[in-house]
Amino acid sequence: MSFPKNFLWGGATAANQYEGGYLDGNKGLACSDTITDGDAKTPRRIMIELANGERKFISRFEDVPAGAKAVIDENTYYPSHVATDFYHHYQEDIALLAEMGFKTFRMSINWTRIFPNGDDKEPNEDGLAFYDAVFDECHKYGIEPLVTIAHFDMPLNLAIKYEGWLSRKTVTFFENYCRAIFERYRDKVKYWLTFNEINFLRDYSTLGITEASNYAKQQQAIYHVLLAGAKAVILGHQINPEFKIGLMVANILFYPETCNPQDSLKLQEVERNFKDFYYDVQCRGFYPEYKLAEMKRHDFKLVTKTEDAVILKEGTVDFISFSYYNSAVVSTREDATKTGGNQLAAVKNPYLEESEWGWPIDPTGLRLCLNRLYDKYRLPLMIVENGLGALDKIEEDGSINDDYRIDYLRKHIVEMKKAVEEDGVELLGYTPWGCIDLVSAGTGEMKKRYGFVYVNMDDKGNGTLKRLRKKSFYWYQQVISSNGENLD
Ligand code: P53
Repeated sequence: MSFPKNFLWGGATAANQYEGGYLDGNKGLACSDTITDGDAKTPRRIMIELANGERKFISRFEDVPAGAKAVIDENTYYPSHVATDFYHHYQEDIALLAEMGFKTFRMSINWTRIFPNGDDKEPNEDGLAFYDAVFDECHKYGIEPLVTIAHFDMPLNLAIKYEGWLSRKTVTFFENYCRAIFERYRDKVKYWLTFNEINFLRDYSTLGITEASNYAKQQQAIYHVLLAGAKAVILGHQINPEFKIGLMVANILFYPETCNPQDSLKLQEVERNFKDFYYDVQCRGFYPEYKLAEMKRHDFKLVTKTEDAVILKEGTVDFISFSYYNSAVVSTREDATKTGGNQLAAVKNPYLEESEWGWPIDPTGLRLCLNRLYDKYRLPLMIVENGLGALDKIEEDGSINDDYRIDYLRKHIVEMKKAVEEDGVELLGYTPWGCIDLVSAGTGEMKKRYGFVYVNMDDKGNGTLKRLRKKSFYWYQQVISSNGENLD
């Protein structure tokens, strides 16, 4: 056994980090257009305008006070506005992907290209035409588009007018958006992902809500997101029964620090809160008991409609997709040393090396994830993000020798192969993150690069945007042409 013949090798991107052209073609503003740059130490910020008109910057994850809204500050640099300009480079970029032999290309549609204000009556033709051109370009090379419907995407107007996902109206606006793209791209797109890293939606920029750390608001908003996802699945299958619609979760793998049962109990709690809940609802179609009990403990009752239970039940996904970058260690010790990693503070794992940005590197963890998910849900899987964010250096001859990236990806592919060949997991595809360099979501930097293709652009938006093939470009080309057999 080896990878199936039709295995979807490719790479992944997201509109707000890659596309740019933030006002072109009548695009409206998204919350992501109001997030500044930052770096490993300085959080990305947003400028908010309070009800009394006063303006100030706050950290992106800080609560926006009730009655306030995000605004654009004319004197500030916003990485999403140009990003690495896929909007004006899509032909060149897709040709590069084709040269690597891509079978699939994961990208997201910018919601505000299609509905500039989110609540518009009619979709914006310029936006629809842009993605027509992109998909046609993909099909020219036999590349199957894999489309994320909402990748950390919230129209700013919906956040201001309705508090985003807190309002049930946003479910309807999202449904209108889905209908517009499902109908338009009915014969151009087969694979869809509803919400990118649905378990990371938690702030103003992703949920559109103020006071985002408020439990009741957060839970109600997430409920609407899950309901909208289920509606999208149902609608998609009505429009084209051939559509394959999947969920997407940030699948950090957790270990307990010791065999102390308390650590395992903590681990279970973290697993449930951070991941299981999202898989359970979208794969099984109802809220699990542990979640109902948690809401009860908070004395919180969801506002629902009677038809919702059927929608959740009928709107379960066709496949599971997830991002996997690293694992993390859960501990109950008060004095445990914390490591940066991602947004979850966790304990350092003494058995693993870390990336320059402090993310532990754990290829075996990927095999564990694949097995657990397949055992539990028995749905086809897709790894739609994986990769190493690293500093790249251009040599005098123009070459970029990113052996560290090749090493990271090779080790993960080896484990993925074992999961398929030795464990029998049904894996549909693999799309490493940021196949062409793009802006980091976490830090807003350019220098944290993931790509096989280098883009000339710096952290402040200076650069020629010229594309260069890295060493990993040629390596991945050979991985794909050998269908994962030649990893040297
Ligand atoms: P960056 C945190 C932890 C794990 C995945 O991340 C994450 C994040 C958010 O920062 O997000 C996903 O760019 C996400 C992508 C993102 C990618 O991981 O911070 O789906 O949008 O770019 C890598 O290095």
